[in-house]
Amino acid sequence: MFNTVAVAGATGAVGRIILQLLEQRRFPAQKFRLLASARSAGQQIDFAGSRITVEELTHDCFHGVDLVIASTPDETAAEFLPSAVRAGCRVIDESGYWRMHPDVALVIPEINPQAALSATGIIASPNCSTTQMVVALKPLHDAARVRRVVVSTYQATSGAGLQGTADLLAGTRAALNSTTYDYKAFRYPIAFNAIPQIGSFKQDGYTSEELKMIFETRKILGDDSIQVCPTCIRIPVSNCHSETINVETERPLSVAEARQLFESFPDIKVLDDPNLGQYPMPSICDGSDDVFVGRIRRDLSHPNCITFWCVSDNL
Ligand code: 2RA
Repeated sequence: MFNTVAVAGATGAVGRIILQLLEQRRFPAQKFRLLASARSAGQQIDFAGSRITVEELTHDCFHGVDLVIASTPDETAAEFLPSAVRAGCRVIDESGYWRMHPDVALVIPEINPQAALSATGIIASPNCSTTQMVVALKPLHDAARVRRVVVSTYQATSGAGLQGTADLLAGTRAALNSTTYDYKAFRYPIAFNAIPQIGSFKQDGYTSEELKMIFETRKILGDDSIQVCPTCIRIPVSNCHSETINVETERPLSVAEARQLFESFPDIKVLDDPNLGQYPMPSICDGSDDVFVGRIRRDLSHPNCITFWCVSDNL
């Protein structure tokens, strides 16, 4: 039982889901504090039968807190989370800022929980598009060693926060009404469109989102030899990221073996009966904690590759 748990970024898209899950799972803590930027401080949020006033996130706000769960922009995490560590808090961070830091544990509980147990500072949670892919890769990697992955993502607007979802709805309405809408979260209209840029462009023509898929995958699986070729696309779906994943393994895997490996792994659900038109889609995966896999098939162009479709609730 924790004495005090603080949720930083409590008013954001992921912060709201964190609160829902803490409430649903009756997370064992005596007291919850909700922290956010000065702009959101003073808001009142109903949580577990009481009304809590949101406090401003400051360097001095962590006194007496045992656990901080943070989902803030990167620059906020960079600035404030070291103060939480110094104040003696355990810190779980959803932002991208600390993930690749050598002293930070990058953890998916189903895959490397031991890294969290031995962490002395921040425990980081991976990027959402990486998380679902790595959960799907883990059983294949354990059985046949993953050498190379080619992945294309179809990412929901909720990945860009509450403003992303607001943009999708308002932009779609505007397009249907032939009026204009000034997008805030996206560089181009997302309504009736697909945008091949998530994050900013970095080295070799890859975006920051794509580089996360390369480097975070290696850190979580503890294998720097895994090659990943990602392309990340924003599509006009409100929630749940989808991915086509092509995996080359050291030992060839049959489709039957891959299916069995997926089915035996905690938190993967196989939905794969093409004859019945059964496969994962955002509309049926929304709100679930599971990673859904379907369309599992041989890559006809390569004996060591299988290919599949993967959908998960990114929030
Ligand atoms: C996105 N994966 O979908 C990012 C959020 N971390 O934009």
